[in-house]
Amino acid sequence: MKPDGGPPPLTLGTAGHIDHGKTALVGALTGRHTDRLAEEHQRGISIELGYAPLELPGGRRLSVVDVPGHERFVRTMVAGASGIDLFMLCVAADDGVMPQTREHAAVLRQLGVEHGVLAVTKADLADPGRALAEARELVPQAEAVPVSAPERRGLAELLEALEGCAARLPGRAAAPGPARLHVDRSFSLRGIGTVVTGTLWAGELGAGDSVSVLPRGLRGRVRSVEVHDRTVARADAGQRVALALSGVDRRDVVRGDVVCGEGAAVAPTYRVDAELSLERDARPLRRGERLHVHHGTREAPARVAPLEGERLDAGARGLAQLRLEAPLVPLAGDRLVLRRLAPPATIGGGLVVDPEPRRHGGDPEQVARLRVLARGELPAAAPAEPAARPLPAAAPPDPLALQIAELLRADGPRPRPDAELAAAAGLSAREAARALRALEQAGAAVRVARNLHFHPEPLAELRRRVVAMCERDGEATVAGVRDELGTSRRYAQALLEHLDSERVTRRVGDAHVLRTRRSPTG
Ligand SMILES: Nc1nc2c(ncn2[C@@H]2O[C@H](COP(=O)(O)OP(=O)(O)OP(=O)(O)O)[C@@H](O)[C@H]2O)c(=O)[nH]1
Ligand SMILES: [Mg+2]
Repeated sequence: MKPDGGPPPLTLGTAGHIDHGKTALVGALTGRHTDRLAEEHQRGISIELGYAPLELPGGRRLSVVDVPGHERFVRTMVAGASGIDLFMLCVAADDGVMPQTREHAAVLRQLGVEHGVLAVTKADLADPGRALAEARELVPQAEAVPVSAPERRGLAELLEALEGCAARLPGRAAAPGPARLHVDRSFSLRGIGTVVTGTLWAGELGAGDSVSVLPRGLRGRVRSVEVHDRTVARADAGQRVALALSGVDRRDVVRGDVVCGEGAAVAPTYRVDAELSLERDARPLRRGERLHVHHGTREAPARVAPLEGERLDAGARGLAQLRLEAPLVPLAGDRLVLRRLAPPATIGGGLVVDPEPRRHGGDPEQVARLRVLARGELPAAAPAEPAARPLPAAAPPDPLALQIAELLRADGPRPRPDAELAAAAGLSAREAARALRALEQAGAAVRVARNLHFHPEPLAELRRRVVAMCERDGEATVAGVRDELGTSRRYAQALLEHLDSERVTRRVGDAHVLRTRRSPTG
């Protein structure tokens, strides 16, 4: 319940295959056409997330997120669904259950969105019986209502079903702790500046609050807060909000970023220990397999290291460490969605058990520790713990240095040059240089070239990959490293020169070879 005693704020998300009438139905229910882009109108499909407020007959208001059904936009659907409390799964009477009907249902299941309503759309075109029976198997607990958007048939029954479902949900208003908002849109408004929108997952935010934008660690301040197009003093957990931010450039905040209030315990991470669960029809997940991990409105490629055996079978659960190629910003207890890259498919999901583990394997103590954490038996796993998580263990507590460390860590394998670091942290060149020296001494930054520093973790990963290249090919060249790591020539060159100076490699003509070359058979 909200402090004023009203019902908790809830967000309804659409789901379903392309062309199955999601946007038309949202339009018929809310009076708002949520496809805004010219390309959406030309192609007659949704591409981006759409938003509208929905007034229920009893006067309660829901926020609606309308998602695209096209198979190429499932990642957008996952971002939209990550903030919802209940679903409206749309299945066309004349088409029945199709691939993205199943895939969206799997995403909802993995996100833990269990409640919602099944709308059998286009009931004016075909008998809804078959589609209804097929879809029931996917969401057996959902009330089903046949509807026709153009004929406005079934809308009253649908609203009643939604109202009944909403009445049974607790919402996120009970989520205490520091504020965090997963950004799903960012834009700039004339006279207002940078605006971000998203669902407030926890805590509350109001005008004047200091915030940080992760993973880059930018600092800003909330200028104003809007809920349903109206300015409010403060917004609560569970509300869809628009925040006007000062001190943050529009180009520096994008979908996937996390806006956190003071004292938030979240931090960007390149490793996550999670309890994974694979969908029943998924291929087994093997050690080292590369996949996409979705969290909040963000996603990152990762390799999976199962901790209980060599693989995870279809329909099974198991602990694994996800080694991420780009940072995520999760807390223990958050949900993840796992997608295979080629061919793309949602194969499962997970529950974050340790959002910042060290690199480890499946030794029995680790597994036992994670099992305890997964059951929520240790206070360390409580997501509402307001204490800030420590940054690199040896880093000095100087807040300016910590801010730089955070930026470096967030930039991963392509850190911005020192001058840009200084600008982003609001420091002079001299202050930034001092902070960087302190971080180097504490082992929280590594100088790789003149005016270029790396966070030690992504640097270690790059080093590992270059060493692997040398072991495979006998040598590494600037062009080869650039192509293999998908980086620029400048970074590739800086990295190789750094490895030469570290005596990992040595230069031979245009190539670099390992100093202690292991024999290919050993
Ligand atoms: N006859 C009939 N046509 C419908 C109905 N609902 C939607 N349509 C039509 O079906 C087409 C697709 O509808 P949309 O609402 O755009 O479908 P969608 O599920 O939002 O599609 P994507 O967002 O691209 O996944 C449009 O031409 C609609 O006018 C319905 O109940 N009856
Ligand atoms: Mg649509």
